[in-house]
Amino acid sequence: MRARPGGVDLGLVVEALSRPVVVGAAIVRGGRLLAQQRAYPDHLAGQWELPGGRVEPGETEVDALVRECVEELGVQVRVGGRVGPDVPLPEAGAILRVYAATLVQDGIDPIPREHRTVRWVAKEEVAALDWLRPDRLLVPHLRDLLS
Ligand code: 9L3
Ligand code: MG
Repeated sequence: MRARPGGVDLGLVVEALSRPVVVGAAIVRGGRLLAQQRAYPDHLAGQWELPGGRVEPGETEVDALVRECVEELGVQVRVGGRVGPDVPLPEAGAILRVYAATLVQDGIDPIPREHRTVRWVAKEEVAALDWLRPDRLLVPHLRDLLS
C-alpha cells in the first residue's frame, strides 16, 4: 500500500524522481511518419525528433503522450503499441520510450507550436533526417513501422 500524507502519492513521486520517462509518439498517417524540428535549446535546434515529453507525476505514459501532442501540435492522438527499446537520454537516468500513434481526426493537420516545423517522412527518407541522437537509435524500428 502506498503512503499518502496530505494526499500526495509518495510512490508516484519517488517513481518519477528516480527514473524519469520521456515518451515519444511515432505518429503515422498515409504511410508517413511525423517528425518535428527542434527550435531550442541551441545545441538541439535544427535537429529532428518525435513529438513527446516528460511524464509528469501521477500521469500515465499514454496520458502524457496525448497531452504533449495537444501542446506541441494541437492534435488528438490514439496511442498504440511500443516501438523499439527504451533509449537512454543524456539527463541522469532518464529514458525515451516510444509508442506508435495515429491521429484521431485524420483531416486535422498538426501545427508546430513549439517547434520550427513538422514534416511527414516517407520510409525511404527516415534514415536521412538529422535526428536527435536518442531518436536516431530508433530509426530501424521507425522504418519497420512504415513497412
Ligand atoms: N528527447 C529526445 N527525443 C524525443 C523527445 C520527445 C525528447 N523524441 C529528449 C530531449 C531532451 C529530453 O528528452 O534531452 C527532454 O525533452 P524536452 O522536454 O526538452 O522536449
Ligand atoms: Mg517535447
